Parts: sequence; C-alpha cells; structure tokens
Amino acid sequence: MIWENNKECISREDLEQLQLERLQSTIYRVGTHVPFYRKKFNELKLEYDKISSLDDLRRLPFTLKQDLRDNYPYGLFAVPLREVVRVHSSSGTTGMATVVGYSQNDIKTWSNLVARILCAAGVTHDDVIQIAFGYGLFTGGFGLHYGAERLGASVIPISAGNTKRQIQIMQDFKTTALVCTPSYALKMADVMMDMGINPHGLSLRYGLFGAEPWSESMRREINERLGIRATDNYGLSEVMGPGVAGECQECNGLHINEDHFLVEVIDPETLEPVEPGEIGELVITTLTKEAFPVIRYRTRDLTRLLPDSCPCGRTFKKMSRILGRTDDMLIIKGVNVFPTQIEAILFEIEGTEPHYNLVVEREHNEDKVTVMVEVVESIFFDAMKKQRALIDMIRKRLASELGIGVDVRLVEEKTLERFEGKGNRVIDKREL
Ligand code: DLL
Repeated sequence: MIWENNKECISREDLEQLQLERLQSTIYRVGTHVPFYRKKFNELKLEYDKISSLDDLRRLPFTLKQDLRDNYPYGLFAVPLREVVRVHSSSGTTGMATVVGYSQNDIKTWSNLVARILCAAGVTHDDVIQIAFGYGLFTGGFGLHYGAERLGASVIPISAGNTKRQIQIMQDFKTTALVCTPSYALKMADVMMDMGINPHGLSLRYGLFGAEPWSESMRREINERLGIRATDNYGLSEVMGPGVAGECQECNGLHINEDHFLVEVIDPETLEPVEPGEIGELVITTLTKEAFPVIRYRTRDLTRLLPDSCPCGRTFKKMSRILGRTDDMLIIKGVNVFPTQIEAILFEIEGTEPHYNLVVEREHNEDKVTVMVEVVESIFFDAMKKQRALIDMIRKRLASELGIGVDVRLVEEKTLERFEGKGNRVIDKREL
C-alpha cells in the first residue's frame, strides 16, 4: 500500500515543478524572516526572484551544524515563538546542543511523512506499534508516535529502556511492529533469550529501525533472531527528525520524501556535486518547513543516490543506507574505514556474537584500531589454539575486505556494552 499515491508516485516533471515552487517560497521565507540567511543572501547579492530553476540551488550558501550552534537557541526560527508548538533539541554529545522548532503545520506534515514511511514498511492501521525510541527532546519517540497515530495504528508509547518490561508488554499486548534503534533491537533479542522467550512465538512481524548506522548483515541477524522484516528509516532533527527517507518492502534503499526535501550529494572536500550514483555527503534543503527551514544543510552523512526505478511504484529517488558519517570515518594507515564496514564483516563470522567495539588509538601519527568482539561461550573457553585460529580468521577477513591490518581481541559473551538508544561502538582514545 502507498500512503499518498498521488504524491509518492508523482512524475519527475511534476515533482520538479513542485520542488521549484516550494524552493522559491522557502528562499523568500528565510530571506525575509531569518537574519542569518538574509545576511548571507545579501553578501551573495542573491535576488529571490532570480531563482528560476532547481540548478540555481547551487548558488545558495550551505548551512552547517555550527550555524545552528551560533544561533542557539531560536536564532534560525522563521516564525515568531508564539507560532511554534513544539521544540526538540539534539543531545549535544559532540558539542553545544542545537534547537529546532515546529509550527502546527510542520507537525501535521511531519506526522504525514512518518505515516508514509510506516506504510512503505508494510505497517497498516491494523498493527500494534511499540515505540521504543526515547520520548523527549530526541525526535525519534514523538516523531514516530505522531506518524503511527496518523496511520491509525494502535500505538504503545513505551519509550526506551526497561527491556524486560518491553518484552512482557510485547507479549501481552501482541505487538506486531517494533520501532527503535537497530542496536536496541539486538539487545531485545538477547534479553528475550535470557528470559526464555522464543521471539518466533510472539506476534511481532515488522521492525522499523533507524537513528544510527547499521549494516545489511546486522539486518539479517535481527530478522533471523526476531523473526521479523526489518526496514531502515532515516532522518535528522535539524531537517525534521524521522520521516526524511525510508525503505519500502523491497529493502534495497530508502525513498526520499522528495516533495518535502531537496537533496544533493556532494564531495565533502570540494563541495561540488559528485557524479550521479557516487558516494558523497548528503545535503538537504527543506521545501515546506515553516518554523525551521534549512537551506543546503550539510548532514555529514555519507550515501549515494540509486539510479534504478523501484518495483514498488514509488517514484521518489532512493538513497543507499547511510554508509557512515564524515566525522566517524577512521583513517587507518591511509585507508578510509567506517565502523559499519567492520560490523558487516564481523556479523558474517561463525562463532562471533553480534556485539563488538572498536578501540581507536594513535600511535606514531597513525590510527590503530583494535576490534573487540564477543564470542560464544564454547569458543571463549576453548583451547588457546582454537581461539588463535578464530582471531587469525577474523584478521584475515578484515584485511582482505578493508585492505588494512587491525588487531583483534576476543572477549567473553555479555562483556561489551549494550544500547537502548543510539549505539556507540567506537571507543576513541586519541586525544585529538
Ligand atoms: O536520529 C532522527 C531519527 C529518529 C531518525 C528515529 C530515524 C529514526 P538525530 O538525533 O538528530 O535524529 O540524529 C541524526 O543520526 O545525521 C545520522 O547520522 C544518524 N541516522 C539517523 N537515521 C539513520 C539511519 C535522528 N537510518 C543522525 N541510518 C543522522 C544511519 C542514521 N544513520
């Protein structure tokens, strides 16, 4: 089923016309209401009425996370605070927090776009959706909640944490769709095992996961262990929250809600567009946001646009799953490596558990990575010889696929941290 057939299956020509009209009104809105953009546009001598094609987007300035910080808290809002009905904020783990706002219309749009994504994943109003994202300043909980209600599903707003209770409720309330981070889904699978509950005996059918990078191998693992069909969905608070892009049941790329977001993929060094289909940094311009529009927001997320049309019938472009963030990339002996690449390989190796950490240190001006990976009990207590053989095998697999050598350490089951929200598997000991 398609939530909004007339929009999600629009012809490219009509879409581009709609995008252009919406871009023009967004530029006018920020140029007249947001001093930050007015100043930038004046510096560029940009005349609003001279934006006459989508290619003109490239004449506009980028917006960076730092710009949001510099204008903390409300400096980039395009409406007076009395028109703002909701405020969300990022946690600020990598610096000062950023604040975003929503008008009444923004909340309506947001709910609708999240409903599209739930519907694309196969969920309907007959489903019981357990939302195990944190409710609060993080956009995950409320974003998915409003979308699920808009869809007409039965929503269980349990929030994150208290995993045993989550599972009890999943069992008693006959949850059919689980919404959380992929890391938390894995943790739930572990806890179910500890509780002696067979996930395949539950009513669970769908998992909608997002908010952090994950790999195809991790999807397979979650699907098998929980007996569900997991789909990926993407968003970021600066642009809206969840609802920017999501997978349909083809599970091979995320449809971007292009009638509300104009995307570019650029080379983060040269800032020029990459060749079609090449990997680069995703840049997003909002087309309908009222309270907090952003122009050419540099997400730092790396992806590529996929060329093929989708059998599901949606005409919106698809992007690959997020391959990493420009700021997560490790440079080991000159080779660029993303944690998700290592994850994908570890998940394929028999005997290892799907829990790992990457410890990064700097030795002689080079990043050194040690992969700590949990192994099943039988291997951990096995003879040293067997352990050595496994370490060698993991090292070889990583070396052949990444092109560099990393150290590997096996650790006992349940020794590495588990996550209820966004996972953080990189322990960075470099003092950068
Ligand atoms: O994580 C919004 C969200 C909530 C998306 C729930 C999906 C589901 P932020 O906290 O602002 O917002 O973090 C945004 O998380 O720039 C990506 O680096 C990462 N991210 C989000 N979704 C995915 C995904 C929410 N599906 C940042 N795959 C983004 C990989 C993701 N990374």
